[in-house]
Amino acid sequence: MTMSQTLSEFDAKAAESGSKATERFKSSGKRAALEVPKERVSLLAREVLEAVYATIRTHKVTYDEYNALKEWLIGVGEDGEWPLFLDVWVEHVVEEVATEDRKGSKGTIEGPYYVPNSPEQPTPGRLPRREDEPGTELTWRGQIRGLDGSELAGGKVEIWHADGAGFYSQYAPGLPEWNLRGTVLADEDGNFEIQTMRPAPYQIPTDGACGKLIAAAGWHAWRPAHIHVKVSAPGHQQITAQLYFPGDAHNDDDIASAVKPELILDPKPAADGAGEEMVYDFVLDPED
Ligand code: MBD
Ligand code: FE
Repeated sequence: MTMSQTLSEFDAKAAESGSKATERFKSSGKRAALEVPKERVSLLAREVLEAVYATIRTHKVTYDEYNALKEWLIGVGEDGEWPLFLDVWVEHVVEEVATEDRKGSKGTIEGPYYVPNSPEQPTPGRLPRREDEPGTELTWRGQIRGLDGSELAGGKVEIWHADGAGFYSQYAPGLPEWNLRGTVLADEDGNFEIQTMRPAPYQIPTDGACGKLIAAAGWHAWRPAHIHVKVSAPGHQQITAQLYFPGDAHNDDDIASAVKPELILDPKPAADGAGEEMVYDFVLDPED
């Protein structure tokens, strides 16, 4: 990545977040899933290419435009932004197809900034935070149940989100390793309580290749404020979701198309203590 000296601290941190996601993906087990049968590769690659040919013919794409595309694709790789690009503009449809048979709670995309094996603590849990962590206190209470309403024992809530400035620990530099990340173990009735800080709306990195596409197309770079979770219990399918806040300007035009009405929270001023509190439960499908 080339960085000019005029970049703001935001750009510098955000740009590093995009490329860190590439390193993280390379060292994750997800690469092991690359055994796709030849027939399937041929079918999918051909259909994607046919869609590209159709676009070129319909819109009479020029050599200048073809070369602009070539240059941009080279940049996505050089900037380490393939995970960011795919998770922002493609993953939501993969998630839609992967979960279409689910009867329990809705989920949504994982995005590029998950880190497995965050430190565990029993409920009530408090996510690691800096002493002067900016923002509003948030207390989330919920329960993990099965489709029949049964309270599930052995449940786990993995949670990760941006800080009050929109940065994720382990991706943006300068944050403590597990800041605003953790795993809270629910009690034997599936109940959990998690204390954290309300995250800020998130702007995807604007100075790399993804940002160039956004600027060139006249789009915006925003996702609404969100809390990422993975909720699981023995014998049940894990749900990956994000929870959103009512009234956020970008709930209706999330650049990652990952908002669903079922995922919008209803926080209230905390009855006792500081900040806000909310209740949000999860219903898990059985393992198939
Ligand atoms: C994020 O924080 C995110 O959740 C997604 C989906 C894409 C980019 C940044
Ligand atoms: Fe996110």
